[in-house]
Amino acid sequence: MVTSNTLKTTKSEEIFAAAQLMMPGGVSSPVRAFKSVGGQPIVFDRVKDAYVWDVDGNQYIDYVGSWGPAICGHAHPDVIAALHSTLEKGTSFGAPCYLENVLAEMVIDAVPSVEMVRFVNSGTEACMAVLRLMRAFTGRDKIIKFEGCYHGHADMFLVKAGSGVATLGLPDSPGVPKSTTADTLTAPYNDLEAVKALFAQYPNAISGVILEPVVGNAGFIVPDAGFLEGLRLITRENNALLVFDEVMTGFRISYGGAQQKFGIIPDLTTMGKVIGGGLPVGAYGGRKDIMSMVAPAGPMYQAGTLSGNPLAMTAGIKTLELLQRPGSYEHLDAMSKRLVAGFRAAAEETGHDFCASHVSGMFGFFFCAGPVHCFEDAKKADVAKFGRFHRGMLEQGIYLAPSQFEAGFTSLAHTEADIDKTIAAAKTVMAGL
Ligand code: HOZ
Repeated sequence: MVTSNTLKTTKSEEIFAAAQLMMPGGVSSPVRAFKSVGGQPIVFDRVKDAYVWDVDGNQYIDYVGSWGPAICGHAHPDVIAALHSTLEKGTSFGAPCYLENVLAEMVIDAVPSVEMVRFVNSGTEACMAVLRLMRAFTGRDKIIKFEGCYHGHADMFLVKAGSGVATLGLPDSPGVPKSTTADTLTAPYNDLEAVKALFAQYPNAISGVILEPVVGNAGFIVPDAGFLEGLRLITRENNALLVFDEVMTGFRISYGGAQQKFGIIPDLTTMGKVIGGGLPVGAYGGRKDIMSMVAPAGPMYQAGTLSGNPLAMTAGIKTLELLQRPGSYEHLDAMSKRLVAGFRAAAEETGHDFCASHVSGMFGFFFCAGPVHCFEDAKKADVAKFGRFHRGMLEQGIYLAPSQFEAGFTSLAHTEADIDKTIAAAKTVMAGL
């Protein structure tokens, strides 16, 4: 239970108890249920800047940021004002809308690999579509994904997947026919030799490689030096496509995403989270010759009633405009750096094996000596200790992702005072673990 001497959560408990009778696990997405960290989730009432409030009136410093979209801070006044004005014109068009052009141009200008883009409604949808496109363009069915990487919940990707699948320790999901995943090949993250071996084993049969260029769904794992370059080389040598799933890293690791940060240009890119500014959006884009296969320009079918929704486009446009302001990425980096350094110092002082890292506004930590290069390493961390730490932090007013296998996020709204309060809380909690 979340309940402690310091935190009153009566209303959260009541609401969650009722929710469990009506919705599987009481939630609309599994990780939210706190299953792997123990206790019950708090039920949110409102969010603003770097803070969330629960229905019992408790305030928390938030490092989840709605799982990534809240990069400018929650409910930024400029985003809210823009939404109000678009709202007056209606909520859904199901027809071409000028705002799509504006956001498309911003994405094309920012993300090096993107020459054309298609908007969808979630990261899952973007990854489903990109997989169809990889196959349509190459005429090959097999793909390579990495253990612990998560590309949404479509059947073909639920093989050794991260995020909620890893959080709950689920085997590959029932309901996914073996035939659907027969063409999904997996390799350990950061292991170029394993990728080479798969291309050697299945010559001319692999359409491409898809990955999170910086992993956020197996905990936070960064690519080793040369890994992304190696994948670019191997895919080219085998006439296969390289696809970056930048649903988490897009516009977060840098304005042009991980591909800009690391200087490796994939053929196709999926996006979500930040480009929707807190409304449901996904997108996929890339080389014009490949994107021209998408209907109605080409024969590969993909569609959506709410795709390009004016409200979602508005929130995305405004969010990207805010991110373009000078100093945005320096601030994100400074906040994450300060937090990670403080956590490390707290762990050292209190005698815990601990490793932590960050890139820009994305960070992660494990209760193990590290370093963590792949999902197998991540699984060796002390997950039970993470759970106790998570609960302790919640009681101190700090909201962290309720899973060892999710990244954390800082925002433009976090201040040094927020970070220092979080570090002080971490020291107190770690001392009692
Ligand atoms: N797949 C999301 C995190 N990687 C979780 C989304 C949610 O539960 O809201």
